[in-house]
Parts: sequence; C-alpha cells; structure tokens
Amino acid sequence: MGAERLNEPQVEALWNRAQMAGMSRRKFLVLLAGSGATAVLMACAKAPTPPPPVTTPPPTTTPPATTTPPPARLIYKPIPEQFFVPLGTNAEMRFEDMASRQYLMPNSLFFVRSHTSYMFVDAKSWQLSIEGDGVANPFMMNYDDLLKMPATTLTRYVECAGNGRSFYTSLLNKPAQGGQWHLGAYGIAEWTGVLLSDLLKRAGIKSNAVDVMPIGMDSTQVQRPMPVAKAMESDTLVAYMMNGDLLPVDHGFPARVLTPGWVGVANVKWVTKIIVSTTPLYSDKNTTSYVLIGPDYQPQPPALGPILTNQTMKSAICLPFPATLSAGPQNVAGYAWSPFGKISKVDISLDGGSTFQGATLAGPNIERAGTRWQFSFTAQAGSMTITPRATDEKGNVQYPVPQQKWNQQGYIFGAMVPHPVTVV
Ligand SMILES: Nc1nc2c(c(=O)[nH]1)N[C@H]1C(S)=C(S)[C@@H](COP(=O)(O)O)O[C@H]1N2
Ligand SMILES: [Mo]
Repeated sequence: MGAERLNEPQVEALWNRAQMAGMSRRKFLVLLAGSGATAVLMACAKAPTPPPPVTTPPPTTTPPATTTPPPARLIYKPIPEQFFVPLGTNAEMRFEDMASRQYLMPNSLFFVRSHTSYMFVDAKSWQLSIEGDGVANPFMMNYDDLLKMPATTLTRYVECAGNGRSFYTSLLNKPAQGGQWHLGAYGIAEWTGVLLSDLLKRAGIKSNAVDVMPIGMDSTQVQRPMPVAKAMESDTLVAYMMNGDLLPVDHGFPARVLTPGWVGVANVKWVTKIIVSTTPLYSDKNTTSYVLIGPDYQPQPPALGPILTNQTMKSAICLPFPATLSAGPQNVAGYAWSPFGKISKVDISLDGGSTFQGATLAGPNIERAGTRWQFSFTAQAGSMTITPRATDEKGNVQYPVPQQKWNQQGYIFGAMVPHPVTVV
C-alpha cells in the first residue's frame, strides 16, 4: 500500500523533510519502503519540527519540499490547452476538437463551469434529503438508495447562461461582465439518473408546492430554485452517470440535477438537499445573478430583473476562433441546438448574412441536445466569415446581431455568430 513511485529528487526532498523532523535514515527507509511517502509525512507531522532558521533564508536552489501542498487545483480533471480554454474555475471546450468526433462530448473534454473550485465528495457518507413545507414525507437517502431507484437514461445538453458572452463585446461593442466564453460552454452527454419527479412524489409533494431548490455541497453551496412544473418534467433528473461512467468530480459527483434546456446554473452539481416550498424560493442565483439587468428589462422584486429559465438557440462551427482554411473545396462541421425542440434546419451564409444555403444535418438530432451539421463550399483566398443560422422544429430562428438585446451580465446570447476565417 502507499507504494507511490517517487523519483530521486522527490525521495531526496522527502528525506530532507524527514531529517528536519529528526527522523533517522533507517526509520525513513523502513517507512518509505513499507508504507510509502504518506507514512513518512505522517510520521514527520507527529514529530516536533525544529523552528526554521530565522537568519538564513533558504537558498533559492532548494528543491521544492514534498510537504508543500501542490498549488490548489480549481478543476479536478486535466484541462490541457489543446482541448480547453482555461477561464479560472471554468474551462471552455474547444469546438474545433469536436470536428473529428461524434455527437457526444466525452466527459474528459466536457466544459466545466464551477463558481468556486470543484468539490470532492465521499459517496460513502453522501446523503440526499428532500425536505421543506412542500412535501408531506420528507426523507433522506444515501448513494446506494439512489442507485437502486428506477433509472432513466437520456441525452441532453448542459449550457452555461453566459455561453457566447464574449460576443456582446466583439459583435455588439457592449461588454458584459463575466467569463468571456465563445460558444464552447455547451456540451451534450448521455445522463443516467432518477427522475426528480419520482423523488418528489416519494416525498409526498403537496398540491400547493410552488418551488423546488436543489443545494450543492461546494463552498458557496450553489442553489437555484425552479418552479414545480420544471422539476416535474419528464427529463428533469438527479443524475449520477454521464456518458456511461460515474459522474466525474468536476461535473458533480456523486449526483447533480439535470434541468434540460434551462440555464446551466439550474443543473446543481454535488447536490445534497432539495427543498420543496409552498412559497416562492430565492437565492442569489435568481435575484442578483441569472436575471436580466439592462435598459430593456424591468426589476421584478426581489429579483433585479426577469429570472432566466430557458437557454437560447445557438449554432457553432467546429473550427478554431478565428480559423484559417486553405483555398479550395472545404467541408466544415458544426452543431446547432435549441432548448425548445429538435433542430429542423441549419443554413449557412458566406457573405455576412445576406444569402444563405442549406447545410446537411448529420447524425442524431435530439431535443434539448442538438444536432451536428456539415457544409461544403469552395474557399477563396482572403478574409471571410461563415455564419450558421439554426431553426428549430417550433419555428424559432436565430436572429442577426443587431437584434440581440444586451444585459449587464451577458446572459443568453442567441444571435448568429459570423465565424471569422482567413483563407490562404
Ligand atoms: N453546486 C454547483 N452546481 C453548479 C455550479 C456550481 O458552481 N456549483 N455551476 C453551474 C453552472 S453556472 C453551470 S453552467 C453548470 C456547468 O456544468 P458542468 O461544469 O458540468 O459543465 O453547472 C451548474 N451547477
Ligand atoms: Mo453557468
């Protein structure tokens, strides 16, 4: 056990630490061989540590001590820059990487949006409680209980309300506060979990219940209310699997709420409590953030503006932003998605939105998930834009940029995005 393989500098650093703690070379070697570095460090922690010399600062060439904790990671999974645009506690998926892939976004490449760093939850002690004055029989369950309930598997997207926020600056020239996402705060996955409606029924939800609020276990306990009607929808889940694997740490292990089509924030990760109420519920996430604030919107006390519910329709191209293509025949791939239904068509403009040609929809086309599309054209040397425009089965169509209303926090950008391309 504990037999982590240390390289020589690591062993050396560990030995330095052990010497500081007054450990003999013999004891050090026995501990290291038997139980590994952790055991050495634990023994060091118990031993009295001589005070560090005050007068002589440590030489700058000293190898980093093994006891210094690594810099706090904000995101648990690796987020190499080839695949992600790092944005603090968040990481944007690079759409260009999806060009050569299939429909679903793999867990390792799925965008991350966490208000603070990830939360590491022990499934063995985790509990989920359904409580509040809106239920007759509040109850608590553990991880095994959740996994034993009837499960539902469905394919849906999660998208951040701020996805596309950077275009308020680059296309409208009206900057908006928050992470400057392009379009990669969006991902489709296959989710498995228990219908939230099953949990609410089991708790004896009352007919006069109005709001349901899941609460996360992260440091700020992200909580975001939704009306009972949304909670009872046939695809609202407490999900514990993602693309056939246990929910990854960054995406809410052991369980998260899935509210398809809604603003990402309602998909509460690391959920531990769900409050059901007979009176409207409020948190900061439906009063001061995830509300629309701006000249086109009125306050709705206690909320500072209209409370966000659904996302907007969008489309994106699987190319770097901006992109470089070579002159000649080109075939580009993209995605289009709507919170209201399946995508019925995608049209492409190569002249900034004056004329459009139909793209070919390819692969699955799933409501509140999206579809892939393909488009072939002949690229002429010079600068150009490729502008996709999605239409959904309910007749919603993406609109030109000038019709995009602005809001302070840059939510729900839904206009067509002209993708800049240099053809060489
Ligand atoms: N507990 C908790 N849940 C959360 C968040 C969070 O910070 N904490 N972020 C929300 C936001 S703003 C979004 S967009 C989605 C992102 O989900 P993902 O990180 O799995 O892509 O999770 C939501 N659920
Ligand atoms: Mo979000």
